[in-house]
Amino acid sequence: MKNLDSKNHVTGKSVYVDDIPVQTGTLSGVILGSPVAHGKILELDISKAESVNGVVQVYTFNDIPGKNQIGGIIEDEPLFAENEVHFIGQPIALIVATSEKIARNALKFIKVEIEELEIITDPREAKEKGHLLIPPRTFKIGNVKNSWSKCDYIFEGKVESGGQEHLYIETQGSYAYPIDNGSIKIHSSTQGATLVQKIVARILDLPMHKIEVDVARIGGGFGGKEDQATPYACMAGLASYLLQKPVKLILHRLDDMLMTGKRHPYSSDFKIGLSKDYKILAYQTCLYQNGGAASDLSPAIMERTLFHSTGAYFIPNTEVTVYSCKTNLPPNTAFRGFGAPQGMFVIESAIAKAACELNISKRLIQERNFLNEGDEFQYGQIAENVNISECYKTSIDKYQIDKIEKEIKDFNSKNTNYKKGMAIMPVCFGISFTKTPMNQARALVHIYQDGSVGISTGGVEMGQGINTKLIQVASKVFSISPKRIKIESTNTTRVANTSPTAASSGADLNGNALRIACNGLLERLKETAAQMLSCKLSQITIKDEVVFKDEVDSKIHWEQLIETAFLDRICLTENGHYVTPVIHFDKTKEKGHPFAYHVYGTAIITVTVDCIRGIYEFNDVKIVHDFGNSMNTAIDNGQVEGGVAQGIGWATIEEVAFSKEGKLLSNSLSTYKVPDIYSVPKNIEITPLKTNGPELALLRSKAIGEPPFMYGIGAYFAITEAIRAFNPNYTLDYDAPLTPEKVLMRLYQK
Ligand code: MTE
Ligand code: LUZ
Ligand code: MOS
Repeated sequence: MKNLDSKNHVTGKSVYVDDIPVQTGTLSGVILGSPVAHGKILELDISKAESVNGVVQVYTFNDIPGKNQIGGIIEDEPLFAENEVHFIGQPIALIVATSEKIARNALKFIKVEIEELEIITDPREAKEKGHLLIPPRTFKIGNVKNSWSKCDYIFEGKVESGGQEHLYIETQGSYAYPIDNGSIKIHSSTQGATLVQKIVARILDLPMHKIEVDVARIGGGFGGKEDQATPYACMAGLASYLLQKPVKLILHRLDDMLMTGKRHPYSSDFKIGLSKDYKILAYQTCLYQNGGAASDLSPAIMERTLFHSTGAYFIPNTEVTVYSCKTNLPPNTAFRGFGAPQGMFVIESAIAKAACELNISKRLIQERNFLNEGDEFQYGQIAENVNISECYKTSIDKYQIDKIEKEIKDFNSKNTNYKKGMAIMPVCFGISFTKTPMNQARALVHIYQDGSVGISTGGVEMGQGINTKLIQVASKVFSISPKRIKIESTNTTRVANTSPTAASSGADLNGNALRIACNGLLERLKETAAQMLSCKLSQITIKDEVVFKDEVDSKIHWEQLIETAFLDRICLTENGHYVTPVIHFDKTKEKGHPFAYHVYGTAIITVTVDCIRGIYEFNDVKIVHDFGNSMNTAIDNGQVEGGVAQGIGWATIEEVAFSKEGKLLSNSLSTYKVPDIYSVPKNIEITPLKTNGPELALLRSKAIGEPPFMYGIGAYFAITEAIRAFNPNYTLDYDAPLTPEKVLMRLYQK
């Protein structure tokens, strides 16, 4: 089935928050952010701004009726700064005016005097000075200490990976207005409607039932709207509640880039030990996560780094520690991969270092250490249905790696100013929220009297195609045309207590809840049909909108069946509730079975580096990916292509830069470069691995949202191979993103 949104997206008809027709008298909000990264607020005077013509009100923390607290996992983040500021752009006040222009112009009339305090932007410095967001955590298996003496080779190194701007096309925003009975309705561009509802209720000191949150779709989230859509909904909600007027707050792109958190930069140390035959015997790593000024989702992201720190490999003796460091940057947050890419970059760097020192191909070490069936992860889960080696073998055969390697060698021997490089990136990614209780979902299904169907779930459509997949589920269970089915907006009054659409689990969780609801309805409809045909329920099937009795066409059509059921007073509404079975995790032991299943795959990335300029072009990305039994190959391939492009961007050209004063230097699209049509790989080939798919995936179709992102890591190592071919003096280092400037320096390193 085609993505049902594609036509409306392309023709501009899809409605986002800023497209919702507004009520007359709608006001606009603009945020005053802190001009300094750390300081004490000595004076805050809003009176002049409040007297500007058109300004209706200026709000600060003083105006919050409930708790000035938006922290999700840990309550350590105020909505508006009180006595201190901790990052540039931290909201201090909200100006509400009759137009956005008036509000923006009034910003300069707010007087803030701040005494500057020490600014820390480096996670290692933060750790040294004792500024941690939460205590460190360590995962281990085997005994690393005792293993070093058994290793024939030991290598150590340092790894840096940078941040990443989400750059969703729709910036953060919300539109709030009062409705009946002192309630507020909020349209928010969020991945987590319930989280918005809960925190707005906390800010306003209202019960959650007074806050209705509605999400039709969002123009991309990539994790950036899992938690960080909330403050903007809170601000619009606050103003709208206090003024009893509709209020809209849409971030300007520059404010969005400045104020919101990004992917966490990490700084890491590793030590890796191998046997003579290149088996990795021991691996120890310590990662310093740059959390920013508040914890946000950092504790959960730290956890996923710990889970994925050994990548697609089995290492019998492993010890990994992560420190979540508090710095004076905007609180960093969820971003596709959620800490896993950072951990995987370190293990790939360690393997690259070993290969370089041993003067062998990196893939020789990779292929000897792939995870196997029955291996134990450092978190206690036993690996099942492992097929990383199968993906790799398939890619060797299908893409002829030997030939690619030979062609690159030939090319490099014939060309002096251009060099090619290749890398293989294996991926193993666990599916489920690592916090077990979040793995639940509900769906509400109405069959209307005319046989059409309306579906509500907690799933948020953000371009990943969940709505199309949901229609496929209902269409399949009922055996009716997709045309009869509509996906309603995601709304907290229809489906409550939802997890954010995240962790690549949106389709699995909401789709399974929907499947359960539809099956419940189907049973009732079959009962009606059995009565109509005076037979047993077990004799009834519905195929292509027609009722069959004992496989024979009964001539009873779907519409007639629904009408009869309704007249029989059968309930044509059902609620489905799904919880992922099997999973559990014990934090006191750091062991358990946190994931429903894992997604596997390999990518071969080839690059050509222009050795005069330092620029590069990705020629091919050749992937073998384990989709399970993909329920929508167009959507899933799109997710792979998008993920790969975004991953390559993180590893190569996207450079988030802050000054030592905590000022965002890459603060616009002229200073922050994302992959475009010219810089994405010229050719992305995707081969699905032939498998049945796990039972815990929706219709055995594996989760797809995040895993392909990590194929992009291979881009880094492909480039370093090309640099090595040009400059034998280049000593391999690990400092992503590997921008053209950095490449140039390394090409001519002495
Ligand atoms: N694809 C598009 N087009 N837009 C997005 O914002 N987010 C990614 C991924 N693919 C995203 C996307 C992230 S971070 C996740 S977790 C998943 O989609 C979420 O959706 P799912 O759980 O339904 O796969
Ligand atoms: N969000 C979350 C996530 O809250 N928990 C997770 O485990 C997760 N994993 C990936 C992306 N977002
Ligand atoms: Mo995705 S980082 O789980 O929103």
